[in-house]
Amino acid sequence: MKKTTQLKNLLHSDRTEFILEAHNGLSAKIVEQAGFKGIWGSGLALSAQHAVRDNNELSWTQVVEILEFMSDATSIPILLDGDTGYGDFNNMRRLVAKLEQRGIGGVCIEDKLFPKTNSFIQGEQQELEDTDAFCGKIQAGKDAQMDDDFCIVARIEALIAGWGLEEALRRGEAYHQAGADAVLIHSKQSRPDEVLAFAREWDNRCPLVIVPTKYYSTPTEVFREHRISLVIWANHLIRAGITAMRATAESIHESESLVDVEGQVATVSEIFRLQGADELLEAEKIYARSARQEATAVILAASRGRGMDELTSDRPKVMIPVAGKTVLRRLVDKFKAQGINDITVVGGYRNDAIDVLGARLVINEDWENSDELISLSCALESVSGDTVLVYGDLLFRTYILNNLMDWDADLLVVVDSSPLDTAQGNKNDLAYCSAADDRAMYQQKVSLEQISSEMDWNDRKPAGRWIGMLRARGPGRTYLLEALEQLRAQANFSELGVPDLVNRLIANGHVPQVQYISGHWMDINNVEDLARAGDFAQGRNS
Ligand code: SPV
Ligand code: MG
Repeated sequence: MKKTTQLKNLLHSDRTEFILEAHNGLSAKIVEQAGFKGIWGSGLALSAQHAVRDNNELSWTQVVEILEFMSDATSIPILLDGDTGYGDFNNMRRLVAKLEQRGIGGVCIEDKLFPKTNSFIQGEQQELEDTDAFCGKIQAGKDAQMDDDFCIVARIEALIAGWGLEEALRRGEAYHQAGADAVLIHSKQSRPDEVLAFAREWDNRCPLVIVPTKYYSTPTEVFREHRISLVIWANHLIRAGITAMRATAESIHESESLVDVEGQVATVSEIFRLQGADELLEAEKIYARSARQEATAVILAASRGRGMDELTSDRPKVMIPVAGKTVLRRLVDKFKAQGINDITVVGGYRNDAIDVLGARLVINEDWENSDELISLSCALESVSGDTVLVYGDLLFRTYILNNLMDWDADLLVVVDSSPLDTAQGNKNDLAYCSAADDRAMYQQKVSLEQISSEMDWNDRKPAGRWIGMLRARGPGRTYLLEALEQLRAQANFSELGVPDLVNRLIANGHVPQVQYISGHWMDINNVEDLARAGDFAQGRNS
């Protein structure tokens, strides 16, 4: 049912109905979940939650913005405390239009002058709006509404301002005649007498609304007997919030601990429940089919690092600090920044010294007598979904991983096409590809044909160097596991490395695509590399 119709039904119900104050989406939801059939959008509470005064310090557009959150969060109607309508009849027309657009059930306006003051602050000194002008405002609002069921409640402040019952009744009748759907009679007395006297005289000419903040001890039965249509509990959630927040803040401050308050405050899961977190998780299953979400990473970090004996006497190569941060931490951080949180590190040599905060450690116990594929086998369970496999001594610029994850291919390798520096005898991981890097082409489709340490494999020239980074997605993961199983059957399995696996994939017809880069990475093979790595990590040398 439309919220406007729900509110209209509440006003015309043959029982006394009740609505409770809320001041934001969360409190509105709490009101609904407590069982209320409507919400009072209290001007006092809306402004108080922002620590501003109930003097129209909150602009009306700010009020409407908050109401939108409240309305989105709930399925029961909101009756907005619209103060004076934020101006004259014309402002009222625009307000009604905007409230209807935001799904608000109705608005209550009071016969005071803009900017108003809360009725409980020097009420008797407050000036009332001229009756005719206020009737014009009601009429303008009614004429502006598009939805027949949108309700306008006219609030009479004559008792608050000390004008007495007769004036209150005179105004009530005028507002009723002007088209108000209900009238609200307000009082600041601690006894309900003047409100009840009004109710008796009013005799249900149209629905009557009250706000028993000051005469709160009146038994609810009395309101029923006086045929009050709607009772507004006007400010009790903001007040409850103040008490609870103050007690919690003081306790935490005094005890410098959370122990005393933990059992007193809502759990974080309760916050998630109120926010509807479960719905999002369900929706993600349907709509967020990005493979990136389930990506995993495997970091091969079992080796000690040849030629770095001094530095690796008590830790593996990945734990050597580079510009204040270990190589492994840099890798883990890079993956996490990419949203890849399922990270497995395969350790071996001095695995006790590996800090795997944020990652999982699996151990290749036979690291001394085995090579990379045995290490990779230790992490098989982690090869799921979209898997990125990297060497643990790799430093690279962030965009490389970013592009790797974006590219659509079952198998993908990163190849550096910058001129090869083989002078120092480093012929490892040369990549032979179906085409050379054509930098003019974005995401050109190139396939890998072989990784080799020969400079002239098949009488060809290498197109670059594989940097030690591989991604398997979807069926690519199955191909990878298949190839690994085939190689496991070979007698020399313990001597094989990842290039052997890649070459087997190619031989099986599962050719990886090539993502070319030009520089922007390095691996650490010796002490000189380590010196360069500091500069690289600090961006001084790409
Ligand atoms: C409000 O809740 O903002 C009201 C009711 O207008 S009262 O504060 O009692 O005036
Ligand atoms: Mg108010």
